[in-house]
Amino acid sequence: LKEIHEQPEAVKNTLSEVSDIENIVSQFPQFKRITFVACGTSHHASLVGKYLFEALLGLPTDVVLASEFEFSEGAIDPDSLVIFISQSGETADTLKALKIANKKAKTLAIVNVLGSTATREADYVIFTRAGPEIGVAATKTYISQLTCIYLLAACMGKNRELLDELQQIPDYMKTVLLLEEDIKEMAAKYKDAQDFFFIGRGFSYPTAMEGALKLKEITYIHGEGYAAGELKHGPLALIDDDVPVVAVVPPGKSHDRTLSNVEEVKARGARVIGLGSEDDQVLSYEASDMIKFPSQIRELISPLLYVVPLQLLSYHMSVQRGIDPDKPKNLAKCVTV
Ligand code: F1P
Repeated sequence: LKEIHEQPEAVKNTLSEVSDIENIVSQFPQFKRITFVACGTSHHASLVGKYLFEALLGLPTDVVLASEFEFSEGAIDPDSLVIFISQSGETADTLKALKIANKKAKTLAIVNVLGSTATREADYVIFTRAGPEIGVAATKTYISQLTCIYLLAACMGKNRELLDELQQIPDYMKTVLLLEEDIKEMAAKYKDAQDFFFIGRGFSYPTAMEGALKLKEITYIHGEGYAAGELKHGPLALIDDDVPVVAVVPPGKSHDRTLSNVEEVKARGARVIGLGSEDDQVLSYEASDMIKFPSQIRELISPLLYVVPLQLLSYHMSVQRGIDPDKPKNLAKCVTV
């Protein structure tokens, strides 16, 4: 919980990296494509990176799970930048993939731990300034990774407007953290469900996946993070009044399409927890419970903020179910095998 609440500070500290990032970007050759590689929560940060780089830089961007990299590495060649994201810089699958990529392309490691192996092996290194993270499930390091990715995209695209907008994230995040009491009550209402779906489209799809991962990691409840448009390709069969659906619906391009998925799951009896803008009256009407965000938070920056209540929701469900969220079973802080 302490680490969740430290996130505004973590973002502020990571934002202070901007001149180092500008310096690194000035050394870049003209890359023609990007590939992100990571595991777990860091993989979800990579997925946000894909949507962002494609939207802002128009660069073809792949995401490959580090554990799959030896089997399929995507289109990597000397014109590629391969970006490795890892809190610890020691995850075995990530290091193995980094070794392979180093032989074929330029590599960049975005890492939270100074002096870790990834920082010694990559061509370029950016540090996330989240501070030490003791909780096994990643929270503030995820937010710092995202902040780094946004800074990198803004620097590569010389996007002053985005750099200015990022300065406002810590204050927005403090506002979002004030929702904790409401979320605690919501946790009590939903903590006995055995299955959850988390849905979103575009920038909200990785947020849905990260929300589901936090739920699995620290509450041991089954959670599926799904691209909302994929529901109709099978999983709708699993939705009924016992399966709550968390719908990530910020204002923007994906809004109306995800809203139609909210209607579909409601028609099958699901209770919906909606995450959306404070002035989204339609979502507020459709959802059984609503988590409201400042209306200025547009879709493109929403991953930095919409995940925070989902961390809190899992934290409070975990505690209310008598679990120690800091010591989840079968999960190590750093997976070295
Ligand atoms: C990847 C990761 C974390 C997860 C847990 C196990 O670690 O999957 O996202 O929370 O700590 O490892 P890393 O490569 O980002 O250090």
